Amino acid sequence: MKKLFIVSNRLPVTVEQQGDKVALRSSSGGLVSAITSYLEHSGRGGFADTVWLGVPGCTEKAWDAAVAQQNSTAYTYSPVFVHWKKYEMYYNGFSNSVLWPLFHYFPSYADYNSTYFDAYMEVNRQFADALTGQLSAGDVVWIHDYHLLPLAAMLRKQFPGITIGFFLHIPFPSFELFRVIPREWQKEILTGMLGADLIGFHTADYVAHFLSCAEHILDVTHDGQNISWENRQVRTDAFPISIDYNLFHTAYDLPDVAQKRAEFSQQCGNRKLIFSVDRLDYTKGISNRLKGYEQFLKDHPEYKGNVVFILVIVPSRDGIARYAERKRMIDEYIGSINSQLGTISWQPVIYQYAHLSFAELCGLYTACDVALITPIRDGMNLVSKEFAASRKDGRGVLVLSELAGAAAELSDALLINPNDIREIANQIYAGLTMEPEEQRLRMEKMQARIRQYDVVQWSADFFFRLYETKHSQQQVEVRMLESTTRVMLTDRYAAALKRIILLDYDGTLMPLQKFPSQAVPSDEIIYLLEEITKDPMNDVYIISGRDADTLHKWLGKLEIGLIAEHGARARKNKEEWVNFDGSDTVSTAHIEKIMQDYTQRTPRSFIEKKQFSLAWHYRNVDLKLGAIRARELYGHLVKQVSGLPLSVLNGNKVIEVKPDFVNKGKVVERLVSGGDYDFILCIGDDTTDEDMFRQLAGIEHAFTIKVGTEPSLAVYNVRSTEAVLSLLQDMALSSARIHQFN
Ligand code: GDG
Repeated sequence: MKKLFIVSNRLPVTVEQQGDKVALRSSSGGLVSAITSYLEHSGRGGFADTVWLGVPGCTEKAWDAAVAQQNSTAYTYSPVFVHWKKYEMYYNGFSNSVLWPLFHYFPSYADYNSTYFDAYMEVNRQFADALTGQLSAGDVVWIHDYHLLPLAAMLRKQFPGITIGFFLHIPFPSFELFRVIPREWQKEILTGMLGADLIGFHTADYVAHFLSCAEHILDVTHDGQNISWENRQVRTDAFPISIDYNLFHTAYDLPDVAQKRAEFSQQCGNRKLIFSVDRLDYTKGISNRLKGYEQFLKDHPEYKGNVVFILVIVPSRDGIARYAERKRMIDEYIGSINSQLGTISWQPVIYQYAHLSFAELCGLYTACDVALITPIRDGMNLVSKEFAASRKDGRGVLVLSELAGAAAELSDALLINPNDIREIANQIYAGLTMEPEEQRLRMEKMQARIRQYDVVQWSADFFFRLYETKHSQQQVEVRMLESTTRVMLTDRYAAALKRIILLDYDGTLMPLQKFPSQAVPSDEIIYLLEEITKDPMNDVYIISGRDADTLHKWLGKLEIGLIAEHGARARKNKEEWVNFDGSDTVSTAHIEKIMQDYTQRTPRSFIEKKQFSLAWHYRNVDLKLGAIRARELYGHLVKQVSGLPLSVLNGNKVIEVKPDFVNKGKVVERLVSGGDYDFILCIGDDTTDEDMFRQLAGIEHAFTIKVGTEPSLAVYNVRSTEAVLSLLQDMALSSARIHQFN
């Protein structure tokens, strides 16, 4: 039975030393509660076992001793022991001094040290080795976060069919930012993530950034969600992580929470209470938050002595100099606010640099008037969701940074820009003076969202999409024409008595060129086509979107059929060209005008004018601009041709308008029905070639091949035009052999 492997940097347990005894203590992070609740609600997810793999944060000896004393554990833990020096460079180094600042838009804080990167790759390999020893083919692996970006690809190499999900808990930055790191790192990160079947992010913006990076750096294509990568469709999607709603909502009535709430309220007296809690981190916007509070007190002196800000900072990453420095700055700033604005009987900021118990945390969530959450960048921010969920009383106001992922869902918070100090000050005031009824209405809306999509829903959603992705991958599986199938194909070719060979031209026989006029056939192509047409059992057709004149100029001397403009014009072995009935009755003059307009607005795009059709090419245009203009033009043209016998094709870097009564599928239908063929070979690379593949689908003696690794209706895929020529070469040789013996 299959197993589930959860992989995260740290195991969700710590080894605690009590005197000379050691024991395992489970941590209570958001991820653990997500996985635990999901497994509880889904009959263990159908898994025989759940193995959690990560670094234990202790020595092997301490781990063994602690495990030996434990009767049972929530998960099967699989510790990865990393040498501390290596771990330091992987964790404090690459993960937290390169990826963390960069992905949170602090590129100047990043330390582009190549030894960090080497250690990062090495530790990821160590994780991969630890996993491969335990994995079986049907298992499911769920990898978490930025510490393990290259891991999925490492696993995929060894287990090509395995199901892998990856989730990133921090933002994914825009291409302009991502490109600042060395190209090798960019590639390892992106290709590493693409080893997964499903890549999850918190928000749609992060998804878009990842897709744009993959498009620019790896030159892959996507449809806004799926990327074709190494014969697989990899899906990307947004899964805004959530919290255990019930845990926080019901906490309100827990006796120890109620007691803490009473204590904090009593401590504040009649004063209003503002609260915030975060790990110590420059991304959390703690300095700006304090500036905003200070500004608020200056703008509203009536609140001096009547408000208290409880600021809790949880120690984090103190091994990194920048964090220690940040702590010093915050300490000093709080000191200055308290000394300058405070009095003997009133301290404006009450500051704690330590972890809170759950009861204290919920006590503060439910006692405060305003929760002030101002990160400069935050992947999601769970504190904001926990605060909203905990307010069973319907009171309290959330002031939230619009640069936290949570802002996309919690639009009923008072949103602020964390760099706008005056706005923070104004919203503190708005929060403290908000009518109870408005507080209740806003809270209810936020609670409804969090309740609906809680952490169980989040994990269930992720697993559902992961299995769905795997299933659809299997349906449109890219089947590469391997050597064994290729032998079978050439055997069938040799055994056939009447064959038809249908070939697209650009991208199939000739690689795509910068300009269409440059795609003159090579000597090798001419030679192979000549050789194949020498065999009297073969009918060969080039079926292209090209105009008749070009095909005639390049291939007119050969004994082959030429089909131009997707079937609008045809010529059988050196006979006259014939137009498809009615092709010439359609005018495209108004289409040309529109295309000219787009050509002027889109540097390096150009129009290819054919007898009955027009193509607007954007293969040389800047990637982003090309995609935008193509979408725009496509939409524009679709409206223009409505009611006319024309259709708009969205091809490979080309938008084409052609008579709608011709397409390559119809051509193939006509050609194949005109002969008694017992071997049909059809090869193409573009979306317009899918019509041919569709036409031939299900015919036992038809072999359809797509050039490229994108999924297709064709039965097989080959990687490049070279593979096509090599296949034609085999056929030519086979023909030569047959006729030599006859
Ligand atoms: C990363 C991303 C993303 C904090 N202090 C105490 C305490 N906490 C708990 C909170 C909350 C969690 O820690 C903090 O989560 P956040 O989401 O706010 O922030 P990060 O730690 O930076 O988390 C973030 C998250 O991953 C999940 O994907 O949302 O964007 O940066 O649960 O309650 N808990 C207790 N005492 C504390 O003093 N008990």
